[in-house]
Amino acid sequence: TSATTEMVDGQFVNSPLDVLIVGAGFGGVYMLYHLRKLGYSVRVFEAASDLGGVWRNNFYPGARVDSEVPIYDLSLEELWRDWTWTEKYPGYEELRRYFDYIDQKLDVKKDVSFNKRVVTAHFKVDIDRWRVMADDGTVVYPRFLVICIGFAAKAYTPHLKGIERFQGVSHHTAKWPEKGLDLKGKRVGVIGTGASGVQVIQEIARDVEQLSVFQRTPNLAIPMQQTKLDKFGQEKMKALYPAIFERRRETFFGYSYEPVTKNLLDATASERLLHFEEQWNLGGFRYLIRNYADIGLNQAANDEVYEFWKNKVRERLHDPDLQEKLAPSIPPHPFGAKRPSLEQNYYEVYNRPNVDLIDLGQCPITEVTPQGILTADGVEHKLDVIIYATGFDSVTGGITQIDICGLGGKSIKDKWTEGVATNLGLTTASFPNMFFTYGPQAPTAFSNGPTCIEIQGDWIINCIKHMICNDLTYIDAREEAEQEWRKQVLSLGSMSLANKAETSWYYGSNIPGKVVEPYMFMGGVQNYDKTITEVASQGYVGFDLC
Ligand code: N01
Repeated sequence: TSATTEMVDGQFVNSPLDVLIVGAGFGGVYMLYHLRKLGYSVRVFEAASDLGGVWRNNFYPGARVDSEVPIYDLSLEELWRDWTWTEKYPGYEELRRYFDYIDQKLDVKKDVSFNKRVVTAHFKVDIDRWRVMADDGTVVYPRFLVICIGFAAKAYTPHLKGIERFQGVSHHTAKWPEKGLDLKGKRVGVIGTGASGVQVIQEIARDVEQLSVFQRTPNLAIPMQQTKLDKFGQEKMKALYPAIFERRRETFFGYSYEPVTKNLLDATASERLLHFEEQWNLGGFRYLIRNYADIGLNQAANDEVYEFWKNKVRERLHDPDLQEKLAPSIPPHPFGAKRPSLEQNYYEVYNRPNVDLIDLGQCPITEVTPQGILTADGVEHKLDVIIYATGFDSVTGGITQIDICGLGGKSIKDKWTEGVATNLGLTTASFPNMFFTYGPQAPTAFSNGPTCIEIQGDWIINCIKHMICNDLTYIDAREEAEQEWRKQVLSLGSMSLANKAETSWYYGSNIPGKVVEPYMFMGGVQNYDKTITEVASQGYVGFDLC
C-alpha cells in the first residue's frame, strides 16, 4: 500500500482523508458537520461506543449539566428547531438522547468510527500528512488532525496506600460501569466533593444504607434552581435563540448574562443584599457570574460574597459541627476560585442519619483496607463500594497521553514538560496542521462548553478552508507567538483570585507532579473570540503558512 492509502474499519480506502477528528462529543460533531458540508473528506475516531463525548463516560447517578439550555445547545438551527428539552439543566440520559437526535438530523454516525481510541499521531514530513493509529491497529493519514477530546479525557484516581487490596467494588465517576451499579442497601464511600462528588452524593444518599463522604475541601456549592421545561414555553422562546447564541459569544463566560458593571464596594448594603438574593433565587451560575464586577479580583468584595453564601448554607444544616465543616467560618479559598457546583438538595443530605461527613483536613485517609477506608484517627470506615469522585488530569492529560510527535520527532508530552505552550489555545509550534478545541490556554472551563467549542471550531474550519482554497500545505505556529500567548495566559491567571486555591485543576495543582500554572485563558470569551478572529483576518499573523 502507498503511504497515503488508508484503512478505515478494516477496509482500505483509496481517497485519503482531508481531516481526522478525534472525539465525537459536542466539538467533534460540530466540526464534522461543517467540514463535511464544505465537501472535505472527514472521519471521526471515537474511543467510546457512541456519540456524546463526556456524557458517554460520566453517567454516575445524578450526572447532569451545570449550564442551562439553550445556552448548552449547539447553535445549529437544524438542531434546535425541532428539539425540546424537559429540564433546564438536563441529565445525562437526556443529553444522550440529544446526541441520538443529532445523529437522526445530521446523519453523523456514518462518518464516525467508534471504539477507536487514538494512541499515536506522528507527522510524516515526506508526505505532509499525519499518520494516526487507533488502539485496534487502524491507521489513517489525514492532512489535518483536529483533537476534540475535551478537558476531562483522563480521569485521576489518587495513589492511596492499599487501594488495590479493597475487596468491595470501586469506580471512578468518569469510568462508571456501562451496565450500572446497584447501590441500594450498600455502605458507600465517596472520595471527593467537586462537581462529580456533589452530584453523586445528593443523588444516592436516599438509596444507600450508609454514605460516608470523604471531603478534603468543602464545595462552595450554589443552588441550581432546576426547572421543568415544556414544549410550549420553548417554542415561544425559539424566536430569541439566534440572539441568544449570538449574545453568548459576546460575554465573558460564554453565557447570555454578564456580571453587573458596578463594583461591590461601590454598592450600598441594601443594594448588595437584594442583588445577592436575586441571583441566588434565579439560580445557576448567576450568583458567581452575575455578581459584582470586582468579586474575582478584590478580596474584601469576595469575602462578602462568601459570607452571604455561608449564612445561606448554614441555615440548611441542623448540626453546628456540620455547619463548620461544610461552610467554614474561614473561607477555604476565595469564592469562585474553584468552580462552585450547582446543587439541588446537597446540604439537606448531611442532615440524614445515614450520612457521615469525614473531614480529611482534620483526619486524612491513612490507607484503603480490604474492608474500607482507614482514617488517621484509627477509625476504619467499613464499605461495600468506594466511588472516586477525584477528578481529572484535566486539560492537558488527555492530549499528552496520546503519543503525538511533530516535526523533528519531538513528542507533545516532552514539549510540555516545563509548561504548556500553544498559539491561541488552538495549535502548538512544530505540530503542523494539528488543532485542538476546548483544551489548554483557551477559555475552556472559563466558558460555557458549546460557546467555546463553536468559536474555536469556526476558526479551525475557516483556517482549513483557507489552506485548501489557497493550495497551502502547512500551517504551523511560530514559537515567538506562542511564547507571547503563554505570557498572556500566565499573567491573567496570576491576577485572578482563583490562584489562591491550594489544589485546583485550573492550575494543575490537583495532580501530584504536574506543572502548576494557569492552564486556561481567563481573559474572557468575547476577548478571546476577538483576538483569534483578528489573527485570522490579518492573514494568520504568528503562524507560518506555506
Ligand atoms: O473533579 P474536581 P470533578 N484525597 O477536580 C478531591 C466538570 N464537571 O470531577 O478540592 C481526597 O473538581 C478533591 O479535593 P480538593 C466541571 O468543570 C462538570 O468533580 O482538591 N480527596 C475534589 O473535592 C468540574 O469542575 C459537571 O481538596 C481528593 C475532588 O476530589 C470538572 O469537571 C459534572 C483527592 C475532585 O474534584 C471536574 O469535576 C462533573 C485525594 N487524594 C464534572 N484527590 C457538570 O456540569 C482529589 N480529591 C455538572
